Amino acid sequence: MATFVDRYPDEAKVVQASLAVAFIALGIGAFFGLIQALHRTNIIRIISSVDYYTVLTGHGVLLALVFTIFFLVGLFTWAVTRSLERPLPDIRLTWAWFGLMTTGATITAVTILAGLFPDIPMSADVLYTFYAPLQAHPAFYIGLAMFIIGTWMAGADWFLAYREWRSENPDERIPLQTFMVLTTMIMWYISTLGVAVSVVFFLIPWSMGLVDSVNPLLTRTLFWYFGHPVVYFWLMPAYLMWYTVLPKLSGGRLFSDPLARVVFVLFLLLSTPVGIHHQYLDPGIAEGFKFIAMTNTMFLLLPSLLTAFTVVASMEHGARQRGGEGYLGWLGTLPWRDPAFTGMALAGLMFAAGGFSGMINAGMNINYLIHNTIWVPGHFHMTVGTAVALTMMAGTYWLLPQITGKKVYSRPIGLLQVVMWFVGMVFMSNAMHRGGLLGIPRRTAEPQYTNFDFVTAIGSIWEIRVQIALGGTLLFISVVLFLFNVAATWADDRSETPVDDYLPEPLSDASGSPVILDNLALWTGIAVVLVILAYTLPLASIIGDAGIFGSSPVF
Ligand code: HAS
Ligand code: HEM
Ligand code: CU
Repeated sequence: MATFVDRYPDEAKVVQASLAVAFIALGIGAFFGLIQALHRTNIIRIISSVDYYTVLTGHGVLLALVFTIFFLVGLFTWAVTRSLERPLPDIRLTWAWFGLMTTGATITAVTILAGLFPDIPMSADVLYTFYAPLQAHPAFYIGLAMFIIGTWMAGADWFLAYREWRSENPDERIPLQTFMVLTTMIMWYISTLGVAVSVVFFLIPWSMGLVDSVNPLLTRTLFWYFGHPVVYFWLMPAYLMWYTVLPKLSGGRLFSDPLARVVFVLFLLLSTPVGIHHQYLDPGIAEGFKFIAMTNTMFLLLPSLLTAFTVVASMEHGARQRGGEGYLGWLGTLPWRDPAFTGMALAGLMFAAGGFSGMINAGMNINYLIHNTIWVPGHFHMTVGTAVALTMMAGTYWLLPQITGKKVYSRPIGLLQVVMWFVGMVFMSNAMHRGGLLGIPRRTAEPQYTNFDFVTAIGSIWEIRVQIALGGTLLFISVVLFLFNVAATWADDRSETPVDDYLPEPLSDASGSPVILDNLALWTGIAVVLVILAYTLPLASIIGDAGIFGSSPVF
């Protein structure tokens, strides 16, 4: 079979463009990460502490929003096209959403970076969580709104492709990759509603001076209504690759198609009614609502635990196909020299640790210990910063040949790069978790407890700081190697033909899974009801306390 780029040349261009924007954001964001890691540990200081929040906002927005989501739209475009086996309905619509997203992201990024130049009357040092009372220049929010509307149009594009396919295949099961894309997008539509209301009705009018005040607790709550599901929006592309690509790379097949569908349905249902677990320490929200969010969060562990089972079972199946034996001996037969495989496997391994630190975060009483400490960046550099980012980099080694028709420039550099990311993150994240337990705060430019004493160096704050700086440096080098490898592949003219992009059928295929799983309208309905149940009373009480625009009495 011809390569993706030969079958769908127009779609391949959009995927390439999306990945290109993602990688530019990755490069700048990682550089900012290095600056922060070295600055706040007092190893090297190249910026003044006044600019720390500009850099931190740039790091959060460029990596957590721009890099991840541009990669997502590229991957989803590839997945929908190849799994429905048809081009998208109208490529002009596809370029339109790409253009809108890119313009929006550029406006937002420029507004943030303008903060580094005192002569430019623009800044947006509001961090990637951007809720009030911090206020940015209106262009920051307008760019974000354009970016989000672009993602909505992308979803519409994929739904239209699905509708066309459905009219020609009325009785078939939704192909698994398309099913994953559609459920993820429904979750995204439901959850972005919160942040859209916050940006359009409150933050934009307030930053333009059209209204005098906003209710900070309301904008926080609307942000976290979106801020938790967005983490699964980042995670689902990684899961899509773990479920559909990793088994093949391991030499086998996905263990169970029905179980994969159940997992995506559970994420659709449970991702949104949990956002208040980011607000356990917010005054002005009754404990009972926080307790409900905690309970929902604990249920939300289930789809990831199912994933751990299914994905590892698929890897084991692959290993046994390759001749692996024994309880653990099969691990040795996996293709560890393949950067795409090794990167994804290491990302999964680290996600097991990141998931456990998430469980700790989710417990209301333990959360009081770690909230706002550097433990939390420890948690999310393992999840979004590794499970997602490393899977995306590793997946690139598999995807790039298909969308360009070119051979990866260097697989050994790829392997070195993914392993270096894992090692760097072990240093940085582990030290961040430990530092958090000792009370080191997050989001600060200043190093804490600077006394250094040779006798007590090991186990001291000093040692933790050195590990963060060392880990951060390895991570940055890893990104440089990755970007070099990708750019060299793009620039190279060594073609790889034919590229093997065939994905084998699951061991237990869709025919065995209940038809109701494909009933997207039903799951959407239940998801909306759960959101209404979880959020109506908290929102009513927040508005009742201080009014829609009033300043909440607790702030
Ligand atoms: Fe989280 C804070 C709870 C998952 C991201 N989280 C954050 C923030 C971010 C973030 C960015 O309840 C900070 C926001 C801010 O700036 O303030 N999180 C959880 C829970 C989960 C969780 C319960 N988080 C994620 C994911 C993220 C992410 C995923 C991004 C992608 N998180 C919290 C809470 C807070 C929080 C509180 C607020 C903290 C505070 O006080 O501020 C769960 O979804 C985790 C479930 C995961 C598992 C692991 C399953 C293991 C698997 C591995 C399989 C292995 C393989 C490899 C494939 C149960 C699937 C095998 C390899 C071989 C070699 C065999
Ligand atoms: C925050 C370093 C990669 C997402 C931070 C902080 C450090 C850091 C030290 C904490 C700053 C503070 O709280 O004062 C790095 C380094 C990286 C890297 C050295 C690799 C070169 C990533 C990646 C992502 C990411 C790949 C996501 C895809 C974030 C986010 C924050 C953060 C969302 C929180 C920003 C905030 O608190 O507003 N990073 N990071 N980082 N990082 Fe990274
Ligand atoms: Cu959360």
